[in-house]
Amino acid sequence: EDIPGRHSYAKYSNWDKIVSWTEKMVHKHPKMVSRIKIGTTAEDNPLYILKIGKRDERRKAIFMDCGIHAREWISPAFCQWFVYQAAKTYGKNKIMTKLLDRMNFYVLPVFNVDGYIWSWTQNRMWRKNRSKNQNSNCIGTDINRNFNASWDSFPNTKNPCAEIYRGPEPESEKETKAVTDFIRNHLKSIKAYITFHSYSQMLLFPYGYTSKLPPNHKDLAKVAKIGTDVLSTRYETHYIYGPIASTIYPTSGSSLDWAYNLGIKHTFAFELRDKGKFGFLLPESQIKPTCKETLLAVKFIAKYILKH
Ligand code: ING
Ligand code: ZN
Repeated sequence: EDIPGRHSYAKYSNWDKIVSWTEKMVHKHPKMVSRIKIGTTAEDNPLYILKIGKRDERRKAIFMDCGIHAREWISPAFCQWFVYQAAKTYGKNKIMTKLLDRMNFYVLPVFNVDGYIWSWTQNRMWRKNRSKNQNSNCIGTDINRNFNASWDSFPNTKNPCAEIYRGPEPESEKETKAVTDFIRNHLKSIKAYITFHSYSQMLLFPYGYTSKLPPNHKDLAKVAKIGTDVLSTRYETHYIYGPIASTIYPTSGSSLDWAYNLGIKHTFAFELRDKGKFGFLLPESQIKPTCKETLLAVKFIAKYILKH
């Protein structure tokens, strides 16, 4: 599997490898893949989005992000797999060809770059970003509590030392701001938002901050049901699905609820493998199977978006 100079999709890649991989994808598929720098992190690392599809801004688009939490390494691995498979199977696989002929994908392979680097070099179990906090020695904000969606309603996100610290204000973090600005600027075309976490094997949709159901709940539940069914066809991996608050736990300030309230009516969060046996330390032998089954569900969601 380890061929010098070739990107390995069966291994976890550090940040430097992911950066060279983005360059390589653009170089290999210049008509299909382009790289957009949407901003920089607290530690001045670049935030890159790969855009997949033909050059037409008017078409429908799906925004996907991976690696909002540093230690969830399977998540960036999936985004890399997705871009690779999309570019590779365009013109060969019927569904992928149709999808890319008609829509664009914006893929942010690593949202929390500083945290990801930290989890590779200093602390494997790091979750938050690496920004400094005022009046506290504790480092980092949970980017997935930093969005402007009922941001201050849960007191347990107030403590800078907590793993789920929400930050001093909504969008206080450079990473959050880069993504919210990008999505607001492309809101006309973005019809779905999908974010990838681990672990738990769940497909989640709004809301996290309330137990109220969103207006199109039935629609979201239907897509999630079929999506998880399709996912299980490959290796019989069992996923549950439902609203964030009742399926995993109540949360405020998440990217998913924010994107939904902005008007993106199809927003989903995957909690990838496994259910806790290895947890965040998912063995590399499970990277490809996880990516393959997840791709089935993502392709189903994209097909649905194309139709509706
Ligand atoms: N889980 C997510 C978290 O941020 C989640 C669950 C997903 C909440 C989407 C809200 C929206 O807590 C992990 N493992 O990070
Ligand atoms: Zn997460």
